[in-house]
Amino acid sequence: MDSSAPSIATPNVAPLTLVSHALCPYVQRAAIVLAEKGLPFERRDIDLAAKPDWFLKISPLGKTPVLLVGDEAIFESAVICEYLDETTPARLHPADALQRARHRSWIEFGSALLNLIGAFYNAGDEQALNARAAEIHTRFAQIESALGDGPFFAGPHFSLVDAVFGPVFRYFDVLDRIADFGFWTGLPKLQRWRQALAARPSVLGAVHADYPERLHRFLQARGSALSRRMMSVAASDRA
Ligand SMILES: N[C@@H](CCC(=O)N[C@@H](CS)C(=O)NCC(=O)O)C(=O)O
Repeated sequence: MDSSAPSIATPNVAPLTLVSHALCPYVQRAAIVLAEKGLPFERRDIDLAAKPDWFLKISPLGKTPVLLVGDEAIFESAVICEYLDETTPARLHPADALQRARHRSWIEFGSALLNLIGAFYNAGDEQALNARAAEIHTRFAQIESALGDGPFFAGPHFSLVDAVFGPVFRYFDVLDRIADFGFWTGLPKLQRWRQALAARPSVLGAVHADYPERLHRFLQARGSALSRRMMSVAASDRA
């Protein structure tokens, strides 16, 4: 191997624009990696309920995030995060291929967990709501078994897995205020990881200041079992 080879792929010099939605957890992954790398970028929020034509032209699946690197549009959050990691020091993914594969596995797990959180807040009745809550706890327990001494997923160094789970845990800052669903019972490592991510500046800065209120309004408008719980919490707060 040429020992003069650069340790990173072609460094990025083009202007970066993150096409975003205010509540999207996949957008947050990219925003966190951009912040960890100290990369300046413009954030352009769109309304996913009324997708603009320019957005549909650059987003083949019609989803956020899209990262514009100059004129080139990159879609899919995992791809965006890996591109940013490959083109900017210091690397967030492990150098060892097997460890990198393990991290990618847990990133997939994080995406499956986001789907389950969606199933939880969209559940139509109390029975389904409680069943999804129990499934989330089971998934959390699986992560607990994969965690070491912390504070982050792989120890002292922040990784792409951390960029994925910061946005996952952020949901629970709002959900935990609605009711105690027992999500965190018996999971000390997971709770410690959640706290470390909540204090990380890149994670804190990945959403607008009014994110909790926006998420609250979004959840309330689902017409789901959780929305009804929220209405009864609000009614008893008023009483
Ligand atoms: N696999 C995609 C998922 C992105 C995604 O589901 N984005 C949602 C918002 S959080 C979206 O754009 N939904 C709009 C739609 O599906 O029409 C990724 O990792 O980037």
